[in-house]
Amino acid sequence: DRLVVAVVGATGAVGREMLSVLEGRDFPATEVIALASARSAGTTVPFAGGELTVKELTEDSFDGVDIALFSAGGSTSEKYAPVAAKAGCVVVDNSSAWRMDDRCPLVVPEVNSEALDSHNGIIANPNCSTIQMMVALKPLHDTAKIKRIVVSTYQAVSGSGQKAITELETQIRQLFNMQTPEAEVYPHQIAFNALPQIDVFMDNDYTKEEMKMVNETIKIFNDPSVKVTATCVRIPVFYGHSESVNIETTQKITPAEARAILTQAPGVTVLDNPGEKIYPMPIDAAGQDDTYVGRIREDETIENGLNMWIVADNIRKGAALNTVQIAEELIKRDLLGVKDTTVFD
Ligand code: A2P
Ligand code: 11C
Repeated sequence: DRLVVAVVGATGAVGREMLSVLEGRDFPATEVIALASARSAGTTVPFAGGELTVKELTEDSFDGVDIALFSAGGSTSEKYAPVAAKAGCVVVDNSSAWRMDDRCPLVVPEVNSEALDSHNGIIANPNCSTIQMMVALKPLHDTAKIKRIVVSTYQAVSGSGQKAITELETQIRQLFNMQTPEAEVYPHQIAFNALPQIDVFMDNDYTKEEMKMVNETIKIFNDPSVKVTATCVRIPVFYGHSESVNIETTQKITPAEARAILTQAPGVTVLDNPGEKIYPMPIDAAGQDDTYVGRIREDETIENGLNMWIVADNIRKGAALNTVQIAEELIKRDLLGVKDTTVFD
């Protein structure tokens, strides 16, 4: 059967990874189309041992396309995702443009793939920091009902795209050569530093990244009773977001029980052996598909509390892989096509 897949933003950090994940998982596409801005039309991107010629994204790009994976920024998604849905093409969007829209499911396949059943043509992929936390916490929420989450993140520069990766490399070189580091992507030097600001500040003095973690968690769990508070920090790591997570649950759950539950959980690997100095680290999670959990221990200050450390590759599980997994789930559930193409008019 014919199955045409378009990658929108194919020249970007996440778009390239999407192509690599499609290839690596033997995604059943009969054709893959690479789309980006007019700037890169005619250039090539690697795919399946060969190359794809990049085409310019236009209003006509989605005719005959079954699935479009978008990672070309919020404004591109805002404008073109409805155009694709109108053409009967199902969109899986990695930007934040549609996440909180009631018409769009927000999906982590291991957590809430059933939300796909009522899709209207645009499906949102959550923020990377939210995805890895959901993969690890959902099995614990199902067992012991989480009341409150307190999370602090340690996020890699790749979350801000290729320019930020280059900025960290450049600043490290500049500092070793006694030069003054130049900051363009970030408001301050990122090399050998920690920035307690990811994205812009909101009216409540939280950052947009922090509020994404709060709001997206409630939507994915479909449970407004869960309280979430977050502090998001950028650190000079290239790939892999880490999170210190404290949860308070309704039912008691011991660290041993939590380890047993997470060992069985889809998409999770438990790395938790303090005696052997074994715990998750971003250098090990980079390039991997799983979400790694360790440092699981009792919060001794409350009745039912646990602390843990959650690490995943922000470009793979946090973006490209989760998007492709959603597309796989659409095929598995026979959910291709758009029933009502007027929903986003
Ligand atoms: P291009 O390379 O042509 O600019 P990153 O997040 O790594 O910066 O990647 C952003 C991706 O989004 C790139 O593939 C980029 O294409 C694409 N993109 C940005 N703006 C547009 C646009 N207006 N139309 C189509 N693609 C866009
Ligand atoms: C970061 N989480 O690490 C961001 C990147 O909402 O998709 C992804 C932003 C988003 O900077």
